[in-house]
Amino acid sequence: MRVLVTGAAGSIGTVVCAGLLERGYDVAGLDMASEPEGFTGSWFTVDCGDPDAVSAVFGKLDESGRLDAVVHLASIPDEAALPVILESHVHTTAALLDAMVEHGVNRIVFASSNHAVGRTPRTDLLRAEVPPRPDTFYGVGKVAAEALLRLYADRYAIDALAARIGSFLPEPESRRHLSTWLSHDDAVRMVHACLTAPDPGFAVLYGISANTRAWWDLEPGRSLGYEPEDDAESFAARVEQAPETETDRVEAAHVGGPFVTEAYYRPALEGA
Ligand code: 15L
Repeated sequence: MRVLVTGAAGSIGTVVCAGLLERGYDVAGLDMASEPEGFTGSWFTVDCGDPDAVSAVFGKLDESGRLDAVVHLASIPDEAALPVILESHVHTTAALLDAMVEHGVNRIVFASSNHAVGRTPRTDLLRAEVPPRPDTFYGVGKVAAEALLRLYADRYAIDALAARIGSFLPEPESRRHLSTWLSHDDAVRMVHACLTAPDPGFAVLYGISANTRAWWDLEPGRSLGYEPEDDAESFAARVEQAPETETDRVEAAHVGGPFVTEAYYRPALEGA
């Protein structure tokens, strides 16, 4: 299967590209950064918020065979002014979706985030059907990008999978991470499942490992074939060596943890 991975030089992109290449995928990497040393697929140094540049990449790929899917991981992974967020999450997704329609590419896997529903109080296991409830402009960007996926899935019958990723890290570092961790290997398993699930249409899943203390429902992922194998619990003894703090308690109150706190409050257009 031939896939275009955006944000291929980023933290999750590097891991996902290596994992997909190892599984035999034909990977084209796209990033604003130049090709990392040792990358074995093809590479495009391009801003995926630029629709002409994106269309040119799809045209170039067409010359050497069929592109099967896009894995859209490029974006600012943190809070920023609203216009910057919209450019980073929504414009890039729109440019890719338009190019997909133009070039007949039928599947996109999008790195959404738990922060799309981050303001949801943490009580029962969080289901994929909960209404959008962003905790930041970052979360607003993810909600809007998910809405775009839904629109293109309905209009053009594109398979569009939004993985609301938790805490993608080599190892959990805090009490919250014991619930929200997504291991490197599970991230690859998740993307592989999203790329190969038969006829998923539009789907939302939570991107976490098989954490004993998971706050979010793994069933939507499992129904797509995502079987996580890692569990943050293996790191619990180390993480819990330090006594529980007020920060831990605040982070446990809402899905989005720290992003819900006043430290993240800012005017939407400040610094734009
Ligand atoms: C995310 O979506 C962010 O990109 C990352 O910075 C973390 O905040 C992560 O979620 C998380 O919730 O731990």
